[in-house]
Amino acid sequence: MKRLESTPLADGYRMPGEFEPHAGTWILWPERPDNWRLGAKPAQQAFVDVAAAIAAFEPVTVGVSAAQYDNAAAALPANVRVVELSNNDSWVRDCGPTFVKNAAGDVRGIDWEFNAWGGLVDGLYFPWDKDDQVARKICEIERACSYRTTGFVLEGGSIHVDGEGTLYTTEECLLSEGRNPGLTREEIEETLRQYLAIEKVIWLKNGIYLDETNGHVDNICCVVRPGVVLLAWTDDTDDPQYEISAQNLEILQNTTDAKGRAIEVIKLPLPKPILITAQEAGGVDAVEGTLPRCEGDRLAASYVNFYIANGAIIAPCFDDPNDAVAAQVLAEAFPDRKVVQVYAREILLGGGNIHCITQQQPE
Ligand code: KQY
Repeated sequence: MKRLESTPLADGYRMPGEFEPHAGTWILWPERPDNWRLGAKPAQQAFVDVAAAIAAFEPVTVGVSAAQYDNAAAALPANVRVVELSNNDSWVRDCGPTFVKNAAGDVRGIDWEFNAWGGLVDGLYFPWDKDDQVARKICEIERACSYRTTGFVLEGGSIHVDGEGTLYTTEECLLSEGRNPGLTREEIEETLRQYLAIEKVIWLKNGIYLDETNGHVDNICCVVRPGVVLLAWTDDTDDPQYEISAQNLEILQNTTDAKGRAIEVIKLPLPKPILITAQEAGGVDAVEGTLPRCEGDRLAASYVNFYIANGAIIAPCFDDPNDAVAAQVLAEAFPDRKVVQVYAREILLGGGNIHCITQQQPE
């Protein structure tokens, strides 16, 4: 399919909000033993659970390496399409395409340059060449033309849009040394405007405490609908997360979106701190160049890292007392969707959650 030299804005395309109708969802199959414990077997079961939950509401495709093809096809439900798709790891939110759509309903993909969350500065593994081909390959499979952003690094998890001109992100990530150090904040905003057809960037400060992605916005704040966001929250002033969330709340309360609306902020409580156990750390292979997993490390757990599917919210739970509170907050925020919680500790152990392992393709 065509690789386009123009930009989505020039061609009349914009990024829809995740809450707009989907044609389907993409997922990549986990397998690397230096990120997923026990040869990724427990994570694979969690990915199956997520794929099955989403597939009850919209079509799901899982991309998988040739080596794991038979295993994935056997484990996934029959209503999930399984295609061979080489990758370095399974974070399609970040290495997959960001789809854009025009007024006629035509869909194209943005193939952001991907460098494993920071390249040689503070990237999480090396190499990442196969991941960097994922967006293009998905666009080919879907017969969608694509825009490649050579020289501009971005992950899908570092942005959220409201579909009406507003983009939410964090300074911690987009201004980090490992992304686009040669670009100013204004130049980054202009690139986002050209590719996503947004008019205003709302810069939150930092993401979830110790998030290894340099604070992706999709773990701390997300859009319910234009003018309404959910913010990961704790009332525990002794938790380092408190200051981070409070600072972001202040930013959100003192700005307006692209349409001039005040932003309604719904607080979504966090689970209690979740730490890696000795057994969990011991199940991960140590590999030079890959971020190690150590006993006692706090994981970047947040209920905000959920996926909006057609008619449903597929949300993580952690066997925590706040699971029920989160389900209730989500049900009230999305009264027209069914909230389905999936036990997601195994995904969290890999460094992300349900939103990070999914990518929506607009209708
Ligand atoms: O959270 C994400 N969007 C990706 C996390 C990557 C973790 C790699 N170990």
